[in-house]
Amino acid sequence: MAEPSFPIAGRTVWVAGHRGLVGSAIVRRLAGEPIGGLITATSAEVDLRRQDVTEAFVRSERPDVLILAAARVGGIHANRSAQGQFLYDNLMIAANCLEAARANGVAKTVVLGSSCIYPRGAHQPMGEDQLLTGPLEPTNEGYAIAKIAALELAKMYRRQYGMDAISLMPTNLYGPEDNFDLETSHVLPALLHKIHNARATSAATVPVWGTGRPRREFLHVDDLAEATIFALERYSGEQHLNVGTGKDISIRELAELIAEIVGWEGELEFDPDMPDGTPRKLLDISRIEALGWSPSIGLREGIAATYDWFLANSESIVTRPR
Ligand code: GFB
Repeated sequence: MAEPSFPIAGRTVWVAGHRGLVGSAIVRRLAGEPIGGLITATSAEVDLRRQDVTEAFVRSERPDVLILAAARVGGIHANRSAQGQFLYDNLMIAANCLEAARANGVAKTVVLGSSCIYPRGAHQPMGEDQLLTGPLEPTNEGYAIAKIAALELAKMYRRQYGMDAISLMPTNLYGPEDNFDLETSHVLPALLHKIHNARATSAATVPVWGTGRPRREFLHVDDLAEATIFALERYSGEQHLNVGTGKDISIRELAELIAEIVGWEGELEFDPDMPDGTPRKLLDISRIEALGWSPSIGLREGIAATYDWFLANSESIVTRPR
C-alpha cells in the first residue's frame, strides 16, 4: 500500500460531533495515532448551526484537519416526522463547518454523508455515479438533501478554492454510543433494545416496523472510523466514496439474527402501518476497495459486540437525553 499522501502525525484534528456514534468511533481510532492534538466541542459549547459561533471557534482553534461527523440523525420514523428540522440543522452544520474550514485554512476536511443520498429506485448495488439520477426516498428526503448539499459544497470548494475536502458516503451504521431510543433510533439498535427488553420480561412477541421485506446493509462504526482515517491520509479528490460491506440482509433476517444473539425465542410481529422506506440500498464499494480499504467486522460479530456494550452501559443509554 502506498505511503500516506497526507500523514496525520503531528496534525491537530477537530472531530465535529465527537460524542455521537461516528464521532466517538473516530476519537477511539485516533487514540493510537501520534496526532498533534484532538479538538472537540459539545453542541452546547459550540452550536454549529450558528455561522458566527462556528467561525469564531475555528478561528480560535485553527485545526489542521476537520472530520465532520456532527449531524442531526435518526431512524425512519424520526426522519419522516421532522423533515424540516433534519434538512435545516444538517444544512447549516455542513455549510458553516465547510465555510469556516475554508476561511481559516484547514488543510484537510472529511465530510461524512449517508447512503440515503441515492435515489429510491437506484440500481443495486448503488455506485457513486447514481447520485442525483432519480427521486429520493420520501421518508428521509430532508436529511438526504442536506447530505447531498454538503457533498456538493465540498466538491465545489475544491474546484473554486483548491480546498482539500473529501466526502465519504457510509451505509447504515451501528455500534457503541449509538442512539437506542425505541422511537428515534435506527433499526439495528431499536431491535436490539426491543428484543433485550422482551428477553428480560419474558415477552412472547416483539413489534417490528414494516413488512420485514426491505433489505439493509450494516457497517460497524469502527470499520467506518478505519475507512475515514484511511481516506484522510490516502485520498484526495472530488469524487465521493461509498463505504460499506457490499452485503445486505432483510429486516426479518436481521431481527431473527438479533433474537438468536440476545437469546430470545418469541414471535416477531410485523406492523405494516409503519413505513418500510427504501426497499434496498446496497452500496457498490469497489472504488474505496481499489484504494486498499475493506471492512473487517462481520455482522454477527459486530452485533454481539454491540450487545455486550449495550449491557455494560444500559443505565446511561436509557436515560441519555437525545
Ligand atoms: O434504520 P431505519 O430506521 O432507517 O429503518 P432507514 C430501516 C428499516 O427497518 C425500515 C424497519 O424498513 C423500518 O421500517 N424497522 C423495523 C425499524 N423495526 C424498526 C424499529 O423498531 N425501528 C426502526 N428505526 N426501524 C435511514 C434514514 O433510513 O437510513 C436516515 O432514515 C439515514 O436518514 C439512515 O440515512 C442511514 O435505513 O430506512
